[in-house]
Amino acid sequence: MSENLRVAVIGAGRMGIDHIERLSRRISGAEVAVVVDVDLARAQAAIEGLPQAVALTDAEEAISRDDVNAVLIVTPGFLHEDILIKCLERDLPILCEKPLTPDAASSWRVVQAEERLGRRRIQVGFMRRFDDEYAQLGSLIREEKLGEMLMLHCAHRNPNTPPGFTNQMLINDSVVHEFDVIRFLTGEEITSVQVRLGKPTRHASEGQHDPQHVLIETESGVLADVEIYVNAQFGYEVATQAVFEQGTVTIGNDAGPYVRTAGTWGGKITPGFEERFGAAYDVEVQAWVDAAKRGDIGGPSAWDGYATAACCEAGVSAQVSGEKTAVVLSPKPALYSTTRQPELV
Ligand code: ISE
Repeated sequence: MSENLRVAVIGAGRMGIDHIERLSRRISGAEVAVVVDVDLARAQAAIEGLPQAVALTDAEEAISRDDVNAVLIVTPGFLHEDILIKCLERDLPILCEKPLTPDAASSWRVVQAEERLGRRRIQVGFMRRFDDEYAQLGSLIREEKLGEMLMLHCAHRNPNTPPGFTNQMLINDSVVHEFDVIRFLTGEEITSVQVRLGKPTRHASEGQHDPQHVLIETESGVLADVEIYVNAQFGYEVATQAVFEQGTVTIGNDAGPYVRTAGTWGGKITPGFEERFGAAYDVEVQAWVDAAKRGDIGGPSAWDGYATAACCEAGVSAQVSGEKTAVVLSPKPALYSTTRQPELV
């Protein structure tokens, strides 16, 4: 059998197709063995041009196959827990798109299942950690050349939302990335979340209050304000300004080229997250593949998935109450405190 990681991709929607293309053509050491989707025609369309791959409708059948030795989960979050537990029972390396699961209790059950297995098998798809600009900001924070980082101003703007994007999804599907990246940049847990609803846009779908202002606080008192604006119309923008004791650092503004011609000047705005984070997804999936071959994970763990799920829960409750809402976490299991896998130490 091939030396490649032979991946079952569960879910052939927009992101699933993107990952199938990535695994097949943009990264090395992996190939798509199976694509699963409830819609068989969609799974079949996704394996076109991949002669070695098969299309199925049943995820459990896919992960039980002898020619599958890794799993990439790209289904909606509410379907994650069941398949994650089954993959852990088979001791398979997993890359699970965010969120790990939609709420803290189910994420905690996944963490406990992995703890019982005794090694980290789940990497959660928080791709911003693999983005070059975020990585550079992370280094600047750790080097402390500008002193300590005190505050973050974050703008998270999407052009519009797909059908079914609820008010809670502004937190669970979008701000979840800020929860993760703030934990990543500060190396701290988030202690509270507050949400304020101001003047709404007329472009919001029914039931959505858009934009929202989210105030996040970490253990040492770093404050991060997030503007989440998911019907911004003009394009995709994820920009951050970090405020230090001796300066500021800004990332995420489209960097050109700036063209001056025919009486106009300016550049292009990124249309969507696939373009903004395409390179980060490539690095993320390559890191997962390389780590899976060594029996490890190459990025955020199930603990990170659980911690962000707890932040989302506080955020959704704060949307309703308007109050500063504490994030409550269970104690961190020892499995997630070491940087190396227990059996490799
Ligand atoms: C989407 O699911 C993503 O993950 C994008 O990165 C984010 O910008 C968007 O708001 C989400 O809906």
